[in-house]
Amino acid sequence: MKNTACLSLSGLILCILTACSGSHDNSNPQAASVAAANNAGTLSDSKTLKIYNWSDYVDPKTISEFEKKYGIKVTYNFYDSDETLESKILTGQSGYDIVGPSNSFVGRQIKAGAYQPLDKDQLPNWKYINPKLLDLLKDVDPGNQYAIPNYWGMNTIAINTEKVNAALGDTQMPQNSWDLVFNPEYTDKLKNCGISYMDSPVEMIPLALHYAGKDPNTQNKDDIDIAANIIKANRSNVLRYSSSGYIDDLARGDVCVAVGFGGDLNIAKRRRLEATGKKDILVLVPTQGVSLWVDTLTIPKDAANLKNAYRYLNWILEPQIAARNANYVSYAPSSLPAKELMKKEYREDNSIFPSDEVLANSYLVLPAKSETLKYELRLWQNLKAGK
Ligand code: N2P
Repeated sequence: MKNTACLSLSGLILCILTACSGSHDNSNPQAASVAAANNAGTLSDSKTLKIYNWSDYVDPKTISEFEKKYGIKVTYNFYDSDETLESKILTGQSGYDIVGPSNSFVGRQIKAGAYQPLDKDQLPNWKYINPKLLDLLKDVDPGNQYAIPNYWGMNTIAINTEKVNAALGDTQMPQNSWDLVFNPEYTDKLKNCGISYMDSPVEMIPLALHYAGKDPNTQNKDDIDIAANIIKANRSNVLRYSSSGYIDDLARGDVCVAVGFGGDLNIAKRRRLEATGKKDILVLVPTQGVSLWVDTLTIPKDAANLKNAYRYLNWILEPQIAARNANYVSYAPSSLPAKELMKKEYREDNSIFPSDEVLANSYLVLPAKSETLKYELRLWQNLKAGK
């Protein structure tokens, strides 16, 4: 990661992946059942499009304009964890035409036969995609056959500065912002104004591992137990486990510290300003490092409205549309020209386009073995059950 060849911003992310030497996942879950599903879609005309993607991940205007342009009705449903999407997609009967897995899950789903290879002739705007992101995904999607990079971003922390300062009293803000959520010396004090954790082991465990000085992508159960124990030690101070609700919790002032997806935390900051006029939400970008991910868009094997899926995928790669979406959700778009069309304040925001210093201390979350995922899920259920 400290390699001098890794100088550009996106080059650094690429180096992060290379340094971590790729996926841990060799399994092929439910391959038979998914592969057996029929490729139901055709390129004939239909009037519907069904999308299943992360919550707070698109400007509503994108959908309404698309519907108008093509005379199509779009059904857009949401999830807030890769695990939720995976449980649907691996049945082979997703019921959707487009879904949005992250880099750490898409590879296993591709291997399981969950997706259709992309027909690039239907995607003339593919040329706008940042080639570094395509390179980065090659490890999980060899030849970039199935997954279109959509956004990339970080998991980090946002605080309500007034409430946190009041709760900490004489205690100074820590040098390492992760102490605010993982060190009981701080969480004991912040408990009163509300701490929110993401409700997903795959999001929280790498953060706790990195905080403990361990490899965030380790598959070693003893190390994972260390991370779980850090989370356990703070459990009684955590008010809420949620991977999307923290946006409104922060905006309303119901929590004062939240671990979340970077863009969502920026949305919370904006909503609070709009609703109350207050500028008290700060999205922190710890120089000690953050988790990084790349989200993709894919076409499930059972997609029934293939022509509309391609129309939509190509539409959102239009630089103007990609930039408007990126401004709305405050994430870094995969489209290179879109970045230049984004609001200046966002282009220069370290929580959207992290500095080289932050990137150098950060890590891409890589696919875990199925066995590790199961182990983490059990830990998480026990943890939340107070065991
Ligand atoms: C947006 C969620 C971002 C997903 N609400 C990160 N994989």
